[in-house]
Amino acid sequence: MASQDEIKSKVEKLRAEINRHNYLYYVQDNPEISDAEYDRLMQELKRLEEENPQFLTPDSPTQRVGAAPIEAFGVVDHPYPLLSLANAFTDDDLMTWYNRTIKLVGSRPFDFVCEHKIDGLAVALTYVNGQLVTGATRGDGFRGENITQNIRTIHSVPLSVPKDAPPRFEVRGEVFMPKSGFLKLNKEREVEDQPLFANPRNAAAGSVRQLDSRITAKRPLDTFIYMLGYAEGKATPPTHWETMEWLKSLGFKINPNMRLIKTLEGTLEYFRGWEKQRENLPYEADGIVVKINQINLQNELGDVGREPRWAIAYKPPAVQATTKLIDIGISVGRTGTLNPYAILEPVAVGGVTIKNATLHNEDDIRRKDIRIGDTVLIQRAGEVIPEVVGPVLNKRTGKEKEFDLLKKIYNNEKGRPACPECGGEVIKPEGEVMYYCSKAACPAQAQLRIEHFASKGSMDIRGVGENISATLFTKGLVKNAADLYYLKAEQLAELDKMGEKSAANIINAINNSRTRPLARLIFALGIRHVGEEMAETLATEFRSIDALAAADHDRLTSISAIGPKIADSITAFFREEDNLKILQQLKEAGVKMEEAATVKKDLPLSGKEFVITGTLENFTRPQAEAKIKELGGTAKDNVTKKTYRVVYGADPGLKKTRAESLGITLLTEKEFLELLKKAGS
Ligand code: I6G
Repeated sequence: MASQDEIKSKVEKLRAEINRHNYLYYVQDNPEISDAEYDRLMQELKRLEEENPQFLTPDSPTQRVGAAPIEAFGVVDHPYPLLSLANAFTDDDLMTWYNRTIKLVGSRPFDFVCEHKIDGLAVALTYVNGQLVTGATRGDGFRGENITQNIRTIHSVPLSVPKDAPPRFEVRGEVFMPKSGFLKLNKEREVEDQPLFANPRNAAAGSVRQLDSRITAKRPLDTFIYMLGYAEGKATPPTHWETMEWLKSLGFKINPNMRLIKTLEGTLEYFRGWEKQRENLPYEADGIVVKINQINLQNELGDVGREPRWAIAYKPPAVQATTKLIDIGISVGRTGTLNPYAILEPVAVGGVTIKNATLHNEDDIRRKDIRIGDTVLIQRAGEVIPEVVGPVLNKRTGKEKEFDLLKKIYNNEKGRPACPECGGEVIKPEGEVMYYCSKAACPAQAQLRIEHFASKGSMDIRGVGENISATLFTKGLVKNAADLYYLKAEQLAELDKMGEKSAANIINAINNSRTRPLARLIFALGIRHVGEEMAETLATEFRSIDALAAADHDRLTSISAIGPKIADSITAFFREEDNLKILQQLKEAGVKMEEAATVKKDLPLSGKEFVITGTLENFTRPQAEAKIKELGGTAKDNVTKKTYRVVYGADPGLKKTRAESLGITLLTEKEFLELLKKAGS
């Protein structure tokens, strides 16, 4: 048996190793080990901490999963106010700022530090005795919200810093969502019919301001630290540049595009460079920030109002414009949604000509009171499809027409509203804001479904992207996703701009996709409301497409993550003849439709049903359920006579009362942990 000292030392070593890999992965973007290897180290640390809770510390990398929801954020007083930046919109503005600086500084030399101005959320992070103790929003500059639990879930934020750091200090920076994470999150939200975030900034702000930090933990957030707020008990470097280098050495993530620049001309060049790079950067930035490098001069320059004189944001004017809303069109999405979009008089917005913009849904159009013929304000937010902000009311002539989606798609021949692509019947499920085309064979849906089936998060068929799926579909070579598996290299090679080599590569990619995990296949089928996470749950629970197809509403809703809306959608999918034919075709093509269960019969909790109620402190609901399943048990949503144990956390629901009335043994979270430990987890 290992002694306590030996275990402690092992835990500490593992922690240091994981922290190093975290830093390489999340801060340096330069991982040394595979994800699987990283997961293995994490599992080992989790196991040791669970078995030896006396060695669990708040800065352990296992503690980034988020905590139980809170009622409201507390308030944090900023010891030194978080200022905002003055803006320059032209080169002349920047020169005016520079001349004013020279007047105050005189002949003393100085240089500049330039950085991209990230479109995120300003935060202040306080470290005391090497530990992150507070994360706060800017708020009104003097008082912000305490978002420490949420900040702790962001991997690029160090939970602790080396021992030689000042005993108390504060860094300031920006929390943001990288463009790739934002697009992925919105894609998932679209599949799950949740409202989309308008831009990465809103997505970051919405994620950071979650009262349930377990939700924040799932969001792809990142940080760049841009200044030292204050430091006590230790001298700090004399320039901003050196300070940033020092903060980098403490483990903070600093924007790699930050530059030390000698001249004003250099800062203007930096701005032009950012403009050129802007679309290709991994994050949204709405300008640059220019700072005087010398801290003594910064102190002398001081602030004016609530803006420092020693720094300025140079950003192009907002990318908004007004134009005429000529009409409202309807496009059909992959899951059959009828999406209204604005047809605009072409207008240049931030260097790009815009002809169309999104209008989200009919409710949104009504809420904003947008009418056909209106002059509208439109906005382009970086990567995102331009959107109509609202009408310019003082330009109304009285001739504008209100929009009525059902009238717009009314089909005289059929005597009813109909899908503009296929004439299919249009439905609006209760409680939803979108209208849908209910016809499974709708060509607009079919083409997008093929594209989704082949996409990276689904069956990951390299080479079959938007263009190839559209070509294959319009040429009639692929009518549904399963047809992909019956394609011949010769058919592909005949397509425009496709050589034999590319054709062979695609066939190869199609062949390789036959053995993708079951969860990927379920996601690839494009069942409404079934995103990647839900597909994982279904794969774990059912282990085969046949078992999933056979599940009725009750069986589906007995799984805690599945509500009636998702259950309806799944059962409707498997009732549809066309979908069953596609599944048969996939099966005949040799696509893997099942996955061996990892649960063995002789596991300690085999055959035992658990119900969880209330909020647990150490686990999210899916984590607790996964633990039970790992040990062979099942997690159910309803308490019945068959229930083995009911585990309850804070604010348990009626399930606890029901368990008591049925005489079923209740377990506190601590007892549950003990049971898991005994059972070998
Ligand atoms: O809001 C800000 C964003 C970025 C900043 C800032 C910054 O530097 C890259 N720097 C300062 C000094 C302030 N706000 C006040």
